[in-house]
Amino acid sequence: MTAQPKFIVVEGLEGAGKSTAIAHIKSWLAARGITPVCTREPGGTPLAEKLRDLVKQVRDNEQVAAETELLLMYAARMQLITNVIKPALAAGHWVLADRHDMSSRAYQGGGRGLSDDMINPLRAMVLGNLQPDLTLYLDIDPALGLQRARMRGELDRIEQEQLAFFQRTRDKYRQIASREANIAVIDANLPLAQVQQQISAALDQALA
Ligand code: Z5A
Repeated sequence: MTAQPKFIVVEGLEGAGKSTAIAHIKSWLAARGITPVCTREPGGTPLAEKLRDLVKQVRDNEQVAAETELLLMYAARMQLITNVIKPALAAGHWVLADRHDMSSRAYQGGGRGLSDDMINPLRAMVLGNLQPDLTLYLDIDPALGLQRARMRGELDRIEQEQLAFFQRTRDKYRQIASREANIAVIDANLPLAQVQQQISAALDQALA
């Protein structure tokens, strides 16, 4: 296993199994003597967690503009990158992220329909030259993902969107995954054991 610390990201629609996948990846890393710094987005610093609450809260009397949602996501990401991700990598720690930049491109770009011309300048400012070494994109039929996620109970503001919103989000995820490097597509519609097998294979191929 290389000594160079890696930045691994897990992406996908709600209910795709990201939390479950992260537990599996942690075990894979632990078997190789690595304990990663774990993050979630939006969130992961005191201010970013407050932004997370704001963005997820259901608002009865105020429409949240798609652009506002986008800016809140990147504000939270800036805090996390500056205060957690970059210092961790610089100190030689691996970073394992529950969502990152691909979420904004898929949800705000695909789901909300915001253009690349609007999103790309924010990406340039916030990410600089930071890029994941590996993104595991858990691809799931939105209806199945929502069914799994909704078994948990109350829905936040974004989870209350219609199926078509999640379909657009998935389409954008798949488009990005088909065009860009270092993204492994995992079929998350399958039973857990098969999903975990695909994840281990992707980790073996990219990192071992
Ligand atoms: N968001 C955004 O719009 N833009 C951005 O830039 C960012 C985020 C960063 C964050 O929500 C919200 O913010 C999210 C996108 C938006 N909104 N929506 N809607 P979050 O962090 O609170 O939640 P989430 O990221 O959507 O995760 P989740 O709902 O907790 O899902 P998950 O972690 O992917 O799934 P899970 O908890 O691992 O699994 C769900 C259930 O399915 C659970 O009972 C598992 O035991 C079960 N499961 C998992 N895998 C399987 C398989 N293979 N078979 C059967 N059952 C399974």
